[in-house]
Parts: sequence; C-alpha cells; structure tokens
Amino acid sequence: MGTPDDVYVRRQSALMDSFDDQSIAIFPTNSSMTRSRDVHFPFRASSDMLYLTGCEQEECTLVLSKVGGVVSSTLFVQPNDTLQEIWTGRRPGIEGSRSLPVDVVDSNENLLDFLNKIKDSINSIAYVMGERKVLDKWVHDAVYTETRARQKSGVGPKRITDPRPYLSELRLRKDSHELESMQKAADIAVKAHIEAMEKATPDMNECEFQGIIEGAFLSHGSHWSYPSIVAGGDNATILHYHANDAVLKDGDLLLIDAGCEVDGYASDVTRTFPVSGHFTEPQREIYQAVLDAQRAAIAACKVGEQVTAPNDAARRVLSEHLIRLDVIDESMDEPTGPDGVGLWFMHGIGHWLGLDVHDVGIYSIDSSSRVFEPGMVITIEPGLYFASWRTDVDVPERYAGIGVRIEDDILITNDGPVNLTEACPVEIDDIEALMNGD
Ligand SMILES: [Mn+2]
Repeated sequence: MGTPDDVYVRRQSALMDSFDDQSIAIFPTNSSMTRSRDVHFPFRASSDMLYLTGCEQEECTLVLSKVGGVVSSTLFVQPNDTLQEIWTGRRPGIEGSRSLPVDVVDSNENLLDFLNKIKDSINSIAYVMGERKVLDKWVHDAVYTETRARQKSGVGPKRITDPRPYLSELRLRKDSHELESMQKAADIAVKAHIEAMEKATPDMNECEFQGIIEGAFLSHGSHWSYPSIVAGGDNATILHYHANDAVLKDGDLLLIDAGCEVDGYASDVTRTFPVSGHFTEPQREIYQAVLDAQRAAIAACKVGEQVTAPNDAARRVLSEHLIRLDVIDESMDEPTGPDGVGLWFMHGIGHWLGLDVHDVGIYSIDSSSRVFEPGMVITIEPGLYFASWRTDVDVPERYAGIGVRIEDDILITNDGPVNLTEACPVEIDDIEALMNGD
C-alpha cells in the first residue's frame, strides 16, 4: 500500500481531536469467521483498522490514547506461533509489525495489562460495544465497577463514547492516497466489464459472465468488493439477484453489477448490454432514459450542491422519458413520485463509496440534506425495472422483462464531478461497437 506512515498518523490524530483529553479509543479488527467446520471465510480486516493503520492482520487491536494533549498509538498483534503458522500461514508477529505506523507494537497477550495500567488516568473510552467480547467486558467493568479507589478518589473512565460518527466524517472525505487506490479498483472493474461485453454471446450462462468478471479481478490481484450480480433478462429486475445461474437468450439484456477492491477500497460498477450485441428498439428506449438520467445526476454532483440533487435530477429526466414513452400519464400529480417514476425505479440514486461499498457517512445533517464537498465519492446508479412477473401494477407490454441499471463512481472535486469509471463504455453506439468488434 502506498500510503506513507505520516498520513496514517495524521488520521489517528484527527480522530483523537474529536475526544477530550484523557481518553482512549479502542479498535479491534474483525474476527475471523467460520464458514463451516474447519473452513473459514477469507479474512478481510475491518475498514476502520485499514483506515487508521493499513494493518491487514487477523486478531489485532489498536489503542489510541490522548493524555496531556499527546496522542499515542499501540497496536496489539498475534505473536509468532510456529505450530499455528505451519497450518494457517506466516504471521508478521511483533517484529514483523514494527514497520506499521504506530508508536508501539505489542503482543495480544499484553492487551488487558496495558489497558488496566492506563485505566485510572483516563476519563472516557471510545469503543463500539459488541465488537469483541473480552473488550466489551473490560470496557464495561472499567466504567461501571466501583472499586475502593474509585469510591475514594473518583478516578477512572466515566463515559463510553461511540467513535463511529467521528471516524465516518473523516473517512467520507478521501485523500489523494485513498483516491489512488480507488482509481486502481475502478480501472480493474472497467477492464472486467469490458471483457464481459467482448466475450458475450447468446446461450451463455450468467455464471460464465461471473467467471469472466471475477477472473479478471483475480488476475489483476484484486477480488470482488461485494458478491457480483449477473442478471439476464427478467432477472435484471431483481435488485439484489445473486443466483447467477440462468442461461441467456438471444435478445436478452444482461445486467452486471460488479466491483472489486484495491487496498481495501471498493469500486462499484453496473453495465447493462444486449448479449447479442444489438439493442432492440424497446431496450434502446429504456436504456437511453436511464443513461440520460444518469448524465443529469452526475452533473448535479457539484461542490456545495445538496446530496439529494442527483436523485432529483435523475427522477426528473426519467419522468420526462416515461411520459413520452406512455409509461406514465402526463396528467398525474407527481410524475417523479412513488406512483410515477417510483414504480419502475425503486431504489436510491447511489451511496458513498470507499473502504466499504456502502461507505460510512451520513447523508443529512439535522434532518436536512448535507452538501457535497471535495473528496467525497458517490455512486450514481439510476435504473428502470419492468418485471414481467409483477402483479401489483400493469407492466407495459412493450417493456416487460427489461431491467436496466447504469452505475459509475463519481469523485466530487472543485472542478466538477470526476467519473472514476468513465473508461467503461456506456453509450449505446459504443457498447454495440465494442461487442461487434467495430
Ligand atoms: Mn452500488
């Protein structure tokens, strides 16, 4: 990872600026999870740990403290254990972790001793209860147990605070190092989607496309950042479709929503294209509506603009198209509302993107929309879905079985929106040209 140590140290200090003096913040990384019996899910360190230290190890805990205005950091890691390492792989251990951007590296065995030693000198603990049992107990006891010393002198922590709102605000605005990783993740995802378009033919199974996409991720040293959605025909109208096992027919559209991860940072891209290489007229009409809506939404991703602006812009454009296409009645009160556009575009316009695919950060402050600031990254992903099997509403015959979503990753800058995934073809002509080798 190309992030210099001082950047991590600055992030640690910025976080501790949120807390009073004489406080600590404790961040255990994720626990390794069992899939079944002896098999574990692939480990992925918690995003907060990656953000604050870049440490990808299992079973470690970061303790940040601020006493007398001085911020210090201690990282507790798994010590070396030859017998364990023969089975599960080499561990950096304490020596091998000294290059990490913290003041002190210590063994997990010493974590509770360390905490007990500093306990009486602190007033508050920032920690997310429930993250790790042994820490839950220590934090609870440290704050609530009335020792004799405490009864006499009142020493020790009195408050548990939630560090997440503060950390979320920091993580929401990406620095140049984070953006470098995000651009790499975007570039790999673009390559994967292009490869899927190039190799598409009717009669392929959705799983074959999943293989192409995820194979491209792996061969570029990456892996998916969320399970890929590979949905042909009517399946594209299921928003979180994961079966990925149907055979595509000539004339079907294929929706692929797939992104990958670099240094923990996610990309999130959706493209919809005809497996035959040619859009039919009805597919063109719906696709162009979604594309125009996406363009309008991206244009609204400007510094100082409310974060609700892209959604409003997309719904306005979709309503114009759907009125023209006779899907929505022109005379209705609220064509952009739930009984108009909302019947066919039922999800949000997008979400923050970063170390998490649905990244941290609130969208409104004091119940009004927050505004875009430089360094924020948001996905813009309008869609239209005409599920032929829907019975709650009359699905227009002409569009039954068509599901289209187009999604790109947009960085907010002072010079306007920057599309990190722009290199992925999106215009009808460009997609058809690519698929037909023109
Ligand atoms: Mn998304």
